[in-house]
Amino acid sequence: HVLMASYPYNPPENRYNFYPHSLRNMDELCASIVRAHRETSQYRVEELQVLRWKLFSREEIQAYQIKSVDEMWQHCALRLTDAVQYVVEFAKHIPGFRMLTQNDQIALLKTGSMEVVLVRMSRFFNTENNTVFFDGKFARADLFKSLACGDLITAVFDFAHDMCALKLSEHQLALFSALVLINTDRPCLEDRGKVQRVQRTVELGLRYILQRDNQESLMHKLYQKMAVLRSLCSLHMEKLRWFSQRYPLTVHSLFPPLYKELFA
Ligand code: CLR
Repeated sequence: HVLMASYPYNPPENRYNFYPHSLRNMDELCASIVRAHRETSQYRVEELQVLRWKLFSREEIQAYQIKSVDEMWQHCALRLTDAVQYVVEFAKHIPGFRMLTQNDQIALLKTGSMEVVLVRMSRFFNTENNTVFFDGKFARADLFKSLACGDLITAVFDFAHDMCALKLSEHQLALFSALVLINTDRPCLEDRGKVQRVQRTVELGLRYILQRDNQESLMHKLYQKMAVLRSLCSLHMEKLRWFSQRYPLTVHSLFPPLYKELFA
């Protein structure tokens, strides 16, 4: 298990083995999730703001577009795996996550890490020109043409656009990401009860900060987004199955082991 290897099981600090009865604990819980998000988010919002108008040139776009299908897939799989690794780091720092059985931690990451990457994509998205930060510059959907899965790319870009429209704060985004990850609806959970306790805590945390921000109506919209995420991820898996049927050797020998372990 690559995920296990990159993932030494440290006995948890028991500090957070609580069900937050007091607001003080609630503040602490939210603060640690926000910190975990900040420390694993690759770029700060201000840094991305500066890069916002750094677009690929026509020649650079073309260079991506004439790549072969398998070359471009391999390239994107690398970028995605990178992003997933940060999400794994994020997960490890969500209070309560390390208290789950190792099997359940892996089960949650298997289904949830890609969803969190897509939630995070909204931070890397410029809605004014519908571009995403990729390989150091901002790219429109047509740059990904050579992947030959236009419907997935369109759906992913639409989702990022819709997420941006919610204008979530970094705190809200952090708590929402944690809730996407800690989800009892995932298959193959061993100790659903334990996952449920952590899930309820994170959900309370999200409700708590939405209330504090006077934006309780967001909760309903965020649950709708969770449903969209699910369909995007099954579309991603469908595309991956299609790709690995056509290029089994590329997947076998050139895809990052973590990507294969999580999705293939
Ligand atoms: C998401 C937020 C992360 C940084 C990051 C890295 C890679 C990006 C990803 C973000 C968004 C989605 C992305 C991806 C690389 C390729 C992928 C642009 C910005 C597109 C949608 C192609 C998917 C192709 C698969 C079918 C292989 O913190």
